[in-house]
Amino acid sequence: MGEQKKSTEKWWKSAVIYQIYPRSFADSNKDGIGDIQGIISRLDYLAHLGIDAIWLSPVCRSPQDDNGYDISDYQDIDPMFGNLEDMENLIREAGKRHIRIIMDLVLNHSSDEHFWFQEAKKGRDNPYHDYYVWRDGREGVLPNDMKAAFGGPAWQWVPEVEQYYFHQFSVKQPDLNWENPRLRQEIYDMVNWWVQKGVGGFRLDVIDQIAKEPDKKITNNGPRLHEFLRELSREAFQKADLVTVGEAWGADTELAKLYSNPDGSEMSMVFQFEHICLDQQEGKEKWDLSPLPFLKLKEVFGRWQKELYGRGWNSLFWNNHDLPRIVSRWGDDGKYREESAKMLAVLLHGMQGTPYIYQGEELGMTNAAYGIEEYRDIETLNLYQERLEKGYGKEDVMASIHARSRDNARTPMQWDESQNAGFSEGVPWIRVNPNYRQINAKSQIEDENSIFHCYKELIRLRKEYPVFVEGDFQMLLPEDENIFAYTRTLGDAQLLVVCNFYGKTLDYPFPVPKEPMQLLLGNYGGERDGMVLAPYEARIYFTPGKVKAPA
Ligand code: TEU
Ligand code: CA
Repeated sequence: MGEQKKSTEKWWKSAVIYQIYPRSFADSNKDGIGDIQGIISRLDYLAHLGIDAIWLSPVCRSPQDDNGYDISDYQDIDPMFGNLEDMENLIREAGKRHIRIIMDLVLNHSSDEHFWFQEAKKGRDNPYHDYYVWRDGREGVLPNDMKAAFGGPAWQWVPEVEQYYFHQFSVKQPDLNWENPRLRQEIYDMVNWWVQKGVGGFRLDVIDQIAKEPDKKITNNGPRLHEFLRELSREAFQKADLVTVGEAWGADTELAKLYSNPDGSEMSMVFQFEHICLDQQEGKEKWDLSPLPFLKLKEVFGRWQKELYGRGWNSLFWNNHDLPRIVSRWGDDGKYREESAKMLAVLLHGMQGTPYIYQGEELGMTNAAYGIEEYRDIETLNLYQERLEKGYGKEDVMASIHARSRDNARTPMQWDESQNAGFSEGVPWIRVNPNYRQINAKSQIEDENSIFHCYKELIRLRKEYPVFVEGDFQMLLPEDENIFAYTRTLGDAQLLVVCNFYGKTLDYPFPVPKEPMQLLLGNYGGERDGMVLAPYEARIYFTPGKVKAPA
């Protein structure tokens, strides 16, 4: 195809990662909950899509207070999902299809049902006591006023030891004390054990929150954070060819360069949320809705592209299991669902970084708008109670939940038009989105103009044209209120990505040079008018020669 293939030294730089939320992906034994055998039965679908790795949300043993982000045994599989043999099978079966398995490591906290915590609360002199973060106090007099992410105070009283333990998330997720070297060693041993089992890497849950100092009210980016990360990397990650991705809500570009230092001293890449947090009210919570400031979105993406070029590595994502569906959020899940879902895919996949596809995103799955009794997420349920008690109107609260609940991402995967969308022959743990007859994998695989095929093509292009992986980013038209456009340049090769972010027809403000530029991909088919952009239109042009940027 003209352009010289350039090999990249790290496999994960040209990879596309697919996130599976196991309980909502595929149920093999009719109990209504997705499981590992279910995933294995769908590996051919993922191979067909063309992805390189699966980020698997937690499958370890857990009381499921926070759907597995509360782990009670890091070296066993929750019976709800299967057993260790199933996991080994999954690793092997995925491997046959050149797909690696990325485990979700939850190292900031464990479950309160973990053996360590059960021991820790027996007495102050128990060897495990110091694995957690304790403060003295009297019952009813909290060490300070810090709050937990899922509501209520961050401190919980334990009468046996007459102390409070610290928890940044639910009461059933006590924070681990990384200051303790024995705890750190246990973690490294556990990580190495999974590496021995053949996993391809790790996603590190809230990794910027492990080095907490609650007396100074420090949760993320604590003073010892990078020291701990470098030790973890040295003692475990660097021993194999892994991809490691750190979830960091508190990262800016400077911190990101440390996390994803090209020398490999910490992690492969950062998973940060600056773009995701733009549509909430300043200084308020995600539930306090606000329109997306489009120019700001361009500024944020542009800054991350520039700052990390050659100095770090970013994740590219719109969705995960904590976020509402992007087509409902910044696209149009009505009239232009297909066009806008494809536009958002093109906009993201043209940039530098490792793209993540969250299950169902490749189908343009939408938010759900259920009554409160259909919601399952601890964060949503706590928020509902909390806001009603504070005097918010019920309609108001439900509007926030419909827009932002994590359960929007957790409704079952829509496979086909059969009962329960082909997810389960039992009663699904959470209601299936009723639009599954219109939106499902089966119909989109058969339709070559579907959203699924757009994602498949974007993955293929990334493999074929090194400019997607290595090209230098240049934002075009930063002040344009409707168009998101940029170039990527690698030597003489160049991509031009042009996206109409809204549902109106636009005069395209600069002409597309005809030769030798070719339209690689567009969401309105092949022949296009060089001067007009249709609603949510997106195009990727490729040329081995230079494109002139507009004046
Ligand atoms: O999420 C981190 C986190 O900060 C989110 O809980 C966030 O506060 C919330 O989703 C925004 O509304 C990670 C996991 O991705 C999440 O599923 C877990 O609940 C959380 O950590 C605790 O382990
Ligand atoms: Ca099951």
